[in-house]
Amino acid sequence: MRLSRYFLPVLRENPSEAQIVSHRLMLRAGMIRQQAAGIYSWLPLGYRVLRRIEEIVHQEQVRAGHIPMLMPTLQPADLWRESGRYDDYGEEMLRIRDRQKRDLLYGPTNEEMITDIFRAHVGSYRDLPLTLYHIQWKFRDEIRPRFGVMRGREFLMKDGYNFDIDKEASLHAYNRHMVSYLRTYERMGLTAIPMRAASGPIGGDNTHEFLVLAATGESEVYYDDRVQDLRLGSRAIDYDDRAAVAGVCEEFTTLYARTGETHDAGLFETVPEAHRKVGRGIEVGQIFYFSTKYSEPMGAVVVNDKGERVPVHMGSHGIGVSRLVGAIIEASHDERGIIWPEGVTPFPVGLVNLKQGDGATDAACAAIEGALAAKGLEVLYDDRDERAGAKFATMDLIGLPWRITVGPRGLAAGKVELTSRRTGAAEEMTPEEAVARIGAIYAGL
Ligand code: 5CA
Repeated sequence: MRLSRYFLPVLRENPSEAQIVSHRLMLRAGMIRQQAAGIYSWLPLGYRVLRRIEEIVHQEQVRAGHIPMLMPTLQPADLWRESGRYDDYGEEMLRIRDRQKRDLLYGPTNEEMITDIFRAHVGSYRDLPLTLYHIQWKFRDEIRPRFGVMRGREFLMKDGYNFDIDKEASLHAYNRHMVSYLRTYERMGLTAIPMRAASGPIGGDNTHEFLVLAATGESEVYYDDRVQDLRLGSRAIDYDDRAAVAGVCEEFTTLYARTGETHDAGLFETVPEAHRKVGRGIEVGQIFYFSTKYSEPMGAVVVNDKGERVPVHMGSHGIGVSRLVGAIIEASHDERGIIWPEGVTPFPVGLVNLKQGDGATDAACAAIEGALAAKGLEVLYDDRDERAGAKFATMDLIGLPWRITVGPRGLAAGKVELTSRRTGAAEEMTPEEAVARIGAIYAGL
């Protein structure tokens, strides 16, 4: 992509309405535009990151055996009357009436709708286990939308729902989600800690939230700081192996880690004092096991292997896809701007031509752009007629992890410069070497 033809409306000034760094940087880097309180347009650069995050979420859900689909944003109120949540959900739910005077709502979550789909099409234990998910916009009329996409009213969520024959099978689905979420966040360059939490309007007693530690987080968290060092890494996981999956969950949930709502001061005292930490975190996901809370009132029943009709055991599992964009920036930035982890960056590399219009630098840039494209890597090429300082400032603000700089002096010696956004370290090398290095960094991502 040539920057001269792109739409990247960066702001020079700090927007006054932004209270936290991720909101400020998303506005400054031309990623989003607020259209109403808590409602945003995703401009091209922001949209690229959102799509990258969605892609990783899809890949890890499919790897865990979960099946993608898509449900609508608008839902009939009658479904929610069946579960009893139409009245319970309160003012956060946006209620709508259509021209036929039928009550609708803009979905804040989809337990009822998925249960309706299940009961219409599944009747036997032989069709279980089943986990369906989608990535769809939600609306919650939050009383205090703030911090940009972190607490929006309209926001993008991955929500998945498991259907199982009994509690044991449903807890395996819960564990599978925990492990797939850990892998998802790690691929985004994040450490998200599963913490015992409260279930709120979704219901059930068994629930964990995933928290990214950040001073600007909205949740109070109490934890043994050794949990921060746990990593899934590249270990192979057999999602059908119940014991192995449960083992990973145990590894990640044994050290003390709780949100304020479930904090147990007495138990916390047993953590060695040097490791006892109180802080704040951003909730980027939550998993629930709620047994038959929806299947019973809504008649989602299957025949078991003894010929008996039993309500299915269910859980639901959510990832805050749009919130993650903000959370990643909170965790990865400096005073000059965003620093994208390679896994989610909008472009893998930025290319800066220091002398636009110079035959040699123009040709070298075009060649680098082409060579990277041949490896499936799209470059953001700053081909504008601007000062070097302005080009570097834009690249630093938008946070591409790698920058290739092409100038007439270096090029005369056959060299370009490869710079890491994270460390600032710059290295001279031939254009071919730079292309090979970038190719190797992104291979397998
Ligand atoms: N049905 C369940 C699981 S699918 C559910 O709705 N869970 S939730 O309420 O915890 O939401 C899932 C995730 O969506 C949260 O962990 C959070 O990351 C994100 N989320 C919730 N509310 C907002 C909001 N107002 N703005 C941005 N993201 C949000």
